[in-house]
Amino acid sequence: MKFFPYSALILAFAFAFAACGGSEQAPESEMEMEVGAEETEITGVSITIQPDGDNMMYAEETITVTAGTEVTLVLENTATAPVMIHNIVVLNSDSDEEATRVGMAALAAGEAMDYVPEDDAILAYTPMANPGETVEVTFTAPSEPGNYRFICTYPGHFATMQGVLVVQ
Ligand SMILES: [Cu+2]
Repeated sequence: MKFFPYSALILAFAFAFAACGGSEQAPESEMEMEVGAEETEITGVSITIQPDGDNMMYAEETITVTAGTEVTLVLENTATAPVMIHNIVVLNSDSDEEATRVGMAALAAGEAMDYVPEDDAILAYTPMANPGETVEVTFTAPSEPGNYRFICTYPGHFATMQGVLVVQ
């Protein structure tokens, strides 16, 4: 107990000294906190789409992605009927006119073209998938947020087999 007042005095001095030096060190520690932040790497996203059984429809009719990211669309053709051959053709708008034009042009393109016409409206497309097959396509999502139609261009399918890629 005899030493207590003396020790307290030393502590008080030490504290005052640390406080003085501390003001000079403060910026350094603040800088350390900023390093390492905002270093998130942009990675691609994979989305799997299936048909709705043996119907000429996709089971997933709305899919959402982030603008400008790498997107892999996987079409898992789980249909069992032999005529249920499908693909995914992504268009650069959500207009009925464009979907119809591309769908009709696919008929003219025929089997030799895998039922995919040459058309500027097409952003990306998978090959045709027979029942039981899985196909995919990787592309960069539009940088412009909005709705982008996707359709199946197998003959007779596009009228009902459609979906929307929502870009946010
Ligand atoms: Cu189809």
